Amino acid sequence: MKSYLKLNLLFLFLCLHQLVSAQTQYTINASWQFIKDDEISDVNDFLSKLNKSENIDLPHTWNDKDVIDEHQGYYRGAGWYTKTVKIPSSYQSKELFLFFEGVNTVAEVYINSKLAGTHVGGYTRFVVPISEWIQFDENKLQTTFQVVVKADNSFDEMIPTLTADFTFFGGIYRDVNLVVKDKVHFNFEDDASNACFITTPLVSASEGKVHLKARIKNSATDKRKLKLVSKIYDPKHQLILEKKSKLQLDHKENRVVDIDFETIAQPLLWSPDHPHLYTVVCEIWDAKSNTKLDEVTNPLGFRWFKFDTDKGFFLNGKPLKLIGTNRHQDFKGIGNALPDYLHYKDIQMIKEMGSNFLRISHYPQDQSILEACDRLGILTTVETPVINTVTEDEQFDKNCMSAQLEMIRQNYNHPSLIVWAYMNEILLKPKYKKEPKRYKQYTDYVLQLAKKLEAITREEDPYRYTMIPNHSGLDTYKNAGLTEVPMIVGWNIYDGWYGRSYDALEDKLTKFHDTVKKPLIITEYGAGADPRLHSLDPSRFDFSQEYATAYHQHYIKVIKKLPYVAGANVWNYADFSSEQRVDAVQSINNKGLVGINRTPKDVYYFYQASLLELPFLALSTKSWKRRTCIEDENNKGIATLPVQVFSNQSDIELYINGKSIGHKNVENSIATFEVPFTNGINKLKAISGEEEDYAEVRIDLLPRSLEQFPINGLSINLGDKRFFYDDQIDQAWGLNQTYNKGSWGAIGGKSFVRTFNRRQHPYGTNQPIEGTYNDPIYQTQLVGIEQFKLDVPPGVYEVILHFAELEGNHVKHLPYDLMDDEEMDNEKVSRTFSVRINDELLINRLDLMNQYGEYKKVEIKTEIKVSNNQSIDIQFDKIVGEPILNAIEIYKK
Ligand code: GCB
Ligand code: CA
Repeated sequence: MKSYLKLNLLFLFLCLHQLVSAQTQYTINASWQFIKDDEISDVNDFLSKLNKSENIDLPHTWNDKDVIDEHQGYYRGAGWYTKTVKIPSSYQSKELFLFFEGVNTVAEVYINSKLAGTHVGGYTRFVVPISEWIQFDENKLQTTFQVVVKADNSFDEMIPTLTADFTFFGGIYRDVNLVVKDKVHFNFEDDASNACFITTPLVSASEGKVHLKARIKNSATDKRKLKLVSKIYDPKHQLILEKKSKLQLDHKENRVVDIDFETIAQPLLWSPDHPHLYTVVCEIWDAKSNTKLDEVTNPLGFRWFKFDTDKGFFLNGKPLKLIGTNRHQDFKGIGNALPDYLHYKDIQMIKEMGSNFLRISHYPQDQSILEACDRLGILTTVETPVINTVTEDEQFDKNCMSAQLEMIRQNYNHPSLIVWAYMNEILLKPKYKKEPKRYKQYTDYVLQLAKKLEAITREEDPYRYTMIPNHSGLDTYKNAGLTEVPMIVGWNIYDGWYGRSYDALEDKLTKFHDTVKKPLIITEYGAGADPRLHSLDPSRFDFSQEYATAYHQHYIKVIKKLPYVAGANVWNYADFSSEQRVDAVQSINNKGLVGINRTPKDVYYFYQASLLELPFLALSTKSWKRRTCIEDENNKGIATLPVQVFSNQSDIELYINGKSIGHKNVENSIATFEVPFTNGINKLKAISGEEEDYAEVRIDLLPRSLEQFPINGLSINLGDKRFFYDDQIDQAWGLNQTYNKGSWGAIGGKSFVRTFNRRQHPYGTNQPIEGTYNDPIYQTQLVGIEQFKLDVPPGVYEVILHFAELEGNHVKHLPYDLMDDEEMDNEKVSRTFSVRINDELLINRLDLMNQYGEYKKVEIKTEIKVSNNQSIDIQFDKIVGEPILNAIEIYKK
C-alpha cells in the first residue's frame, strides 16, 4: 500500500514536473510509414496508398541499397513519410514545433494534411511550427496529429549541389524532434539556430570577455514580464558568473537582447591539446510566477587565432600547423543515415590519428560532429555545398545564401570552428569554356555570387575567417577574380594522383603562395587505395595501399616544411560512396585513410606515426592478413617480403616467430624490413623501447616445384603486379610467373594496358566488371597467352579459368575527374580462341564479346586427370585476335 502511494506521488510529481519544465524536446524517429514513389500527386494520394507502405525508423535513406548494386544510377525522386504523434492535450497552452536535423534535399511538411512548412537544402536543420494545425481534444488527456513529410532528392538546377563526387542520398536521414516550448521562448524557429549567439570580443591569457546576443520571442496574446538569466560555468561545471536582466515583451514581440559579462581573469584557454570547455546557459523566466520558460546551453571556449600569409596559423599566440582530414558523412551499407555513435567514433579516430584539424566537407554535418570536435580539441572548417558549377539564376543564389546563413547561425557557438567556407572547385566544370565572351560572363556571375556569400558571412560573423577551396588551376581562379574574395584560399591538390607526379609539389605551392599572397590551406590531397590491393612496386593509379603511403609520406614532408602552408586536409578520412565513380572498388571513392567501414589502412597508421607525440609504432601488415606468394628462388620454403613499420621513434627491432631479424632506422616515419616468411601463420613483433606492436600474417606459399601440391591450391591473378586479397572469403591471389621446367606459370602474353589519351591506367582497365566484386582480378589479363603449364604430381585436378573481355566500345567515363575528359579511341576488337587441356579440346571458339558481352566476368571450370610424367598444359589457340586469360585457380582433388 505504502509503495503504491509512493509510486502515485512519483507519477504526480513527474506530471507536474513535465508541466513546469522549461522545454521538452525528444526524437520521434520510431515507426514511420514510408513509400518511395515519384508518381504520388499529393498528401491525400499518398495517404490513400498507405497499404503499400513499409514501416521504417528514422534516420532513413532510400538509397542505402541502390548505390551498392551493380546497376548504374540511384533513385532520385520523392519519398513520402507519415507518422501519427500522440501528445498530452495540456500542450494546447504551449507552442509546438518539429525540428528536423536533416532532410535531403527538399522537404514539405504537412500536419493533418495541411502544409505547415517547407525547406530547401539537404544539410542544414530547420524548424516547423505546428501548433496552428493541431486540433486539441480538451476532453481527453491525449491529442493526436498526423505528420506527413515529402522528401525529394531529385536533381534541381536551382539547388546546390548540382554535381559532385559523392552520392546525394535522399530521405529524412537525420533525427526528427518534437519540441514543446512556452509561448515565450528563444526564437529558434526562424533559422533553427538555438537563438543565443556567443562571442569573446576580447580574449587573452590574462582575461576573457564574453558577449551574448539572444533572440527572444513572445507569441502569446498578452504582454509578459520576464527575467533573462545567463550563467557561465567553468570546465569543471562550477558556476562562475551569473547575470540577470529584466525585460517586458509585448504580445507577438521579438526582441534581441545583448548581454556583456564581467571579465573573466585568466581563463583556461581552449586548444587541441587542452580543449577546456566552458558552458553558457541562458534561461528565460516568467517574472510573476517565477517559473522557467526556456533554457539553452552552449559551449564556450577562450581562444584567439590568426592566419598569416607567410607564417601560417597561430592559436593563442603560438604557431600551430593544422593537419587533418576531410570527412563525408556516409558509412558502409547504411548510406548517410548514421546512428550518433558513428559520428562520435569518427571524431575519436580522427583525434587518435594525431590530427588537430578537420574540414567538414562538402556540407554541414550532424551536430554531434562539431560537439565532439569542441570536446576533443580539433579545429574545424565547415562549408556549404556549392560545388563544381552554378546556375546563373536568382533562385539558385537565394538557395546558396540561405544555406550559408543557416550554416552560420546553427553552428555559431562552437569554439572548434574557425573558418566558414563555400564554393568547392567552382570552376572545375566551367560552362562555355570554348566561348571566351560567354565564359567571362559566367565567371563574372560566379564572382558576384561569391561576393554575396562572402559579405553575408562576414556580416554574420566578423570573428572567423572565410575560405574558398579551389582545384589546382591557379590562373583559372585568379583570372576570374575569385582568389581576391575570401580571407583564406584553399587548394585541392592531386599532383601524383590525377596529376602526373608529386615531385613538383613544393614548387607549385610556392608559386600559389607567391602569386595569391593570402593565407593558404591545402584543403584536399589524396590518393586512392583499395584496401585489398598491395604492391611491391607501387605506382600512381594502381590503387595499392603502398602507393598511398608513399604519396602521403611525400606530401606530409612538404606540408611540415613550408611555413606558409597554414594547414592541410587529407582527402579523405574515410572511403565514401560516390555512386557513379568507376575506380578499383566500384561506386566508392577510395582515397580514405580508413575504409568505408572504418578499418584503418596503412596510411592511417602512417599518419599516427607522423603526427602523434607520444611514442608510437605500428606494423603495416594489419589489413593484409593473408598473402599468396612465390617461394624465393634460392631459398626453399621462404618468401621474402618487405614489411613497413610506422613510428615516431628512431630505431625499431622486428621479430618473426620469436626470432629477431635485426634493427632498422626510421626515416620519414617508416622503417622497412625484408622479412623471411614461411608457409602458414607468421607472427610479427615490432619493438622500440616500451612500445610494441604485433601482427599475424598467413602465408600461402607457392612452391616453385609442385611436388607437394598446396592443399588450398593456386590462385593466380594474371596480367597484374599487385597482390589481391579478397576480404569477403579470405582468399589471397598471387602473382604469375613465367613457366620453367619443373615449375608452373604462363607462356607468352603481355599485360593488358588501357591507354587513355593523356595517361595510362597502369593495370588493365578501370571499367567496372559485371558479375563480381573482385574487379581488379578481372580488370587485368594476359593478352596473347599461349599456354599455362604446371608440372604436377599425378592425380585429378580442378581447373578454373577466369575471363573478361576488356576491349569494348562502351566505356564509362570517370564522372568526376580532375583531368579533362578523355577521348576513348578504342575500336571494338574481335577475338575468338579455343582452349585445349593436354591437347583435348575444352572450349571451342570462345568469343567473349559476342557470347557474354564486354566487361563481364566469365568463369569456366573443368576437371583433368594427370598421369605419371604428365603436366597440366592449358593451350590457347588463336583464331581471331589474341587469346586472353585474366586469372586461374587449380586445386587437387
Ligand atoms: C576533389 C573534390 C572531391 C573529390 C576529390 C576526388 O577535388 O573536391 O569532392 O572527391 O577531388 O577524389 O576526386
Ligand atoms: Ca587478372
